[in-house]
Amino acid sequence: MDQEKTLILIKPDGVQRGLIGEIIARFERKGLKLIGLKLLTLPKGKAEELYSPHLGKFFYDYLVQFMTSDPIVALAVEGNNAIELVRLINGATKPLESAPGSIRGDFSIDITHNVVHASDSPENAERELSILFDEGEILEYRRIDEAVLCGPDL
Ligand code: FUP
Repeated sequence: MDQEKTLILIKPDGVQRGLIGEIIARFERKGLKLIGLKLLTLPKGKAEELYSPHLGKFFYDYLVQFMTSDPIVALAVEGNNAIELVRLINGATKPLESAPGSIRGDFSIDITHNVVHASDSPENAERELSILFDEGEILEYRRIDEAVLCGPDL
């Protein structure tokens, strides 16, 4: 099985709307292991670094301003194919394409205020995790249900 680590952010709109518990519960219930967690106001420099692949696009400045406007929650999670799985749970970027049942599909109607972020590749997961978490803030431990969640080492 492909055990991956990835970054999830609950954006300022998700925190302001009181959705922190609802959102974390969805990832937990799915079987993803929470290995890092913090509430913070994202410094401008870190927001710019996070969204550097979008530098120069028309929405970049507005996105950085939004992401630094109020507290966010950063989650590091681990699990089988976690990167793709988390993006499926989050839903598509465009409001008309995010399926009901996904977080964006259930809670978002605007392309910028779309409640959650997640890394989109192994390279970006590593890059983005290191922007949000220092070494030592990502934990290694076993959950008692790991045999069920990860399957046997065959
Ligand atoms: P996603 O990976 O689904 O978060 O989407 P992208 O990487 O394509 O875009 C990153 C963020 O930019 C989105 F979450 C929202 C924002 N965005 C806009 O505000 N306007 C746009 O037209 C496209 C993206």
